[in-house]
Amino acid sequence: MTYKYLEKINFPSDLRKFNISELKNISEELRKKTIETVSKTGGHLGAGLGVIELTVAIHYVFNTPRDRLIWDVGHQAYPHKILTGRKNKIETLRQKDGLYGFVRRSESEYDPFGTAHSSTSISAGLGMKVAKDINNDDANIICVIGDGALSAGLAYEALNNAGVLNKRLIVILNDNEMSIDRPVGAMSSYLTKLLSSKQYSSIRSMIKNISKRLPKKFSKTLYRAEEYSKGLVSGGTLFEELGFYYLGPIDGHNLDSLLPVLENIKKNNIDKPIFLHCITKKGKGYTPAEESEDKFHGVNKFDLKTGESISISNKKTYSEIFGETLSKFADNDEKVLAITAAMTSGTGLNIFNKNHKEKLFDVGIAEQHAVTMSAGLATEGFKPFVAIYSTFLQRAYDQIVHDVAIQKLPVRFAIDRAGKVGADGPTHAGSFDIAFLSTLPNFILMAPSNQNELIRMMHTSLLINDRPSAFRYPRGTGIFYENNIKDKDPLEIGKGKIINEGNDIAILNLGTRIQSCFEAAKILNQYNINPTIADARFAKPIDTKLIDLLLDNHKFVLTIEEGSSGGFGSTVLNYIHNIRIKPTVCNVKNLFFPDKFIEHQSPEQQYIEIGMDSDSIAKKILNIFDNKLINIQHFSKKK
Ligand SMILES: Cc1ncc(C[n+]2csc(CCOP(=O)(O)OP(=O)(O)O)c2C)c(N)n1
Repeated sequence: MTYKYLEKINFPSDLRKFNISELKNISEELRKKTIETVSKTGGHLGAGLGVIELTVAIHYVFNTPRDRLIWDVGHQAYPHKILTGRKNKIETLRQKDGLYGFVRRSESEYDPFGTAHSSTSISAGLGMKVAKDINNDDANIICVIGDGALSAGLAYEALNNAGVLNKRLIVILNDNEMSIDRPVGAMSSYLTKLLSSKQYSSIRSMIKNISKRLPKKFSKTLYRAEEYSKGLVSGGTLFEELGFYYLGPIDGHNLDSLLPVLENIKKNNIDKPIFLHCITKKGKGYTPAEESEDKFHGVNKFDLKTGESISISNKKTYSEIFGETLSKFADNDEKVLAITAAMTSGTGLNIFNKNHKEKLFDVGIAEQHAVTMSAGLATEGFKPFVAIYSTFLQRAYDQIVHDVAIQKLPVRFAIDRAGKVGADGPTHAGSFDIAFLSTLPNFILMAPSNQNELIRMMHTSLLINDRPSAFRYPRGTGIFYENNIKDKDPLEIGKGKIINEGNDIAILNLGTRIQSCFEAAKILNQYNINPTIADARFAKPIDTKLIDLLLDNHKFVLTIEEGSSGGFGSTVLNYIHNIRIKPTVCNVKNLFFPDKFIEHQSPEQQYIEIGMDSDSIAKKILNIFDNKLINIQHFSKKK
């Protein structure tokens, strides 16, 4: 595709050379470029399409990068990347050595704050504003936050604080009436009420008409009109009560209203935080996105003409197995409830929702609340399954410790996206949950080695009524053995199992790296080594009998886990060094994630980098066991 305008724009300074009348065409090209890019790379599309005009208008009016622009979550920032020096790299998005799928400081001076987990922008922006004031620097700080992200406690803490600090922070609400799914909560209804007020449309048309008459300079007349509109609409808004100067709602796709309003904000010396409410449409301008239920929030590569996904696999994902199994539980047990923090489809709970709508609680992007609410449900005898991605569960750590573990409440944690997640990179990797959960008294933590095991762990969890339990499982598909008669059998708590009985060397694996262990064993067989392979199943409590057996019958034991240090391997070592009475002659090593954040690339590439692919595991064992370097290059598959 050819891009007449975009070809001439590498940075916002180039954009600012164009006339206002050309910005519409530029926006259209930017929209096309974004769609074309994501059709090839996959990633987040709907959110970016919803902020095309906002992106153009903000960079046109404000003096970025001196003025700081913070995109909340950062999944909508692809058009921003195109306009800020990364146009020629945009098709490397989310690939090894390519651009990041969210916002990160190291990528560009136009990215003043790294984002990916939601609802951080106002806090970070306020910090910047305070710093600027101390330095007598009058740069503007602009935070763009979605209505979904506005459901998180962190955002309210920041709004609350901004009101009292009385700093000239600019918060733009990108209200598209969507989170990943439909947004939930009283704030969402409140915003809808603001929109449906009669004034909205009349003010919008008024601003439009006025600005039509004033194409060049945004004169005082417009300012007065806007003041008037402010008085009409915002009389008693929550945002005003919080100490903000509230403006809007305005149409976030209409440059004729967007530009003068932003210009006014910039020129005005309002000495208090400003809240501009923009109405946008997720997926705007691409029919398949607009028509789809999730507005193409996150997509695989797709056919540009039809919007059809170029699907990667039709095998069931772990999330789907979770959703299906929980739904079956709820068929037979009225105490089973599901809780999600704005991730109904991501966690597979859309499947649960089909039959048990009334038993599913989407609490918004509010992981802390999700956990404590689940604790409350458990006190009343319910069986809450709270499904949260490992990375987002980090937000709820105090709730897990204080509200759940100390009170020994039987909350069931379904920890999705455990381990490396690939293209979403370090901000989304599920690296730390084993470490932060397995140190907690009263906790039971399981990790399935295949999808049947996930089902069994869920059955186990269902039966644990006297303390919290958790099961962590990876993104994507996995091994599923059809008609496995043991699927419904709960596990004995703290019991692992030996899968392959070998000699000399044992691998004690926790989680889905078991497949790589099997592959590694094939390589080791070529060296006449037949390793024992054991599935630990439990990170807490660990199976000390199994560990004793491995230690007593092997020269070398290697533990493997898809997580950081301080997790399963550490617990095993703690047992060996501090609890086990018998002296240990066996050489024990642990394989876990290295002490660095692993960059975005495919999960396979990530596991190679970490040294947890089959070749690396075999090599590690051979090196340690034989204490010499053995070249096993010839076994490596081409990757
Ligand atoms: C703490 C946290 N929980 C969950 C997510 C997953 N997530 C990414 S975008 C998103 C929805 C955001 O909605 P909104 O802010 O309205 O932006 P939109 O996509 O509608 O433009 C969610 C839940 C996240 N990024 N961070």
